[in-house]
Amino acid sequence: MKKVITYGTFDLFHVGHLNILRRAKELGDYLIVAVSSDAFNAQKGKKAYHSDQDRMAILKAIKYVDEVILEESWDQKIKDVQEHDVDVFVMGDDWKGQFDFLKDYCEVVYLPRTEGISTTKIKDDLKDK
Ligand code: C2G
Repeated sequence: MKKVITYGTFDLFHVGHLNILRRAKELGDYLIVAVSSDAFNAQKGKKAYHSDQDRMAILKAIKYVDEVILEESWDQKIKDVQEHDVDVFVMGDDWKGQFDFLKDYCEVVYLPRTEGISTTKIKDDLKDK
């Protein structure tokens, strides 16, 4: 079984998130999604609208996703890849190059982002309503 992992906040879930999950799953047979905890988001300088519990529940309901874990630090990726026996690490290409250290442990794939949509854009667009 070819296992894929990806990481993110996935706040205000949108089609950009859905597209990367669909494409990540196409790279293997089993997709693990590591969802940034509220505490870790604070470290990233992000405040999600939905709690980490609600974001995890939404991801668990998506047909491409087989397992959901919490992302609580920048440093857990190597351990996650080893413990979950991951073959492919996937991120959107806004992160291109940032996780190349994982190439010693698994395949690293950066996929093109979906243009025209982001959680920030949603928030900004709704502000002007
Ligand atoms: N994404 C995308 N297209 C968009 C928006 C997001 O492909 N229009 C992708 C991002 O590239 C990322 C994933 O969706 O791979 C999740 O995006 P975010 O929730 O914004 O994740 P981020 O805050 O970048 O957290 O350790 C890694 C971090 O946890 C990533």
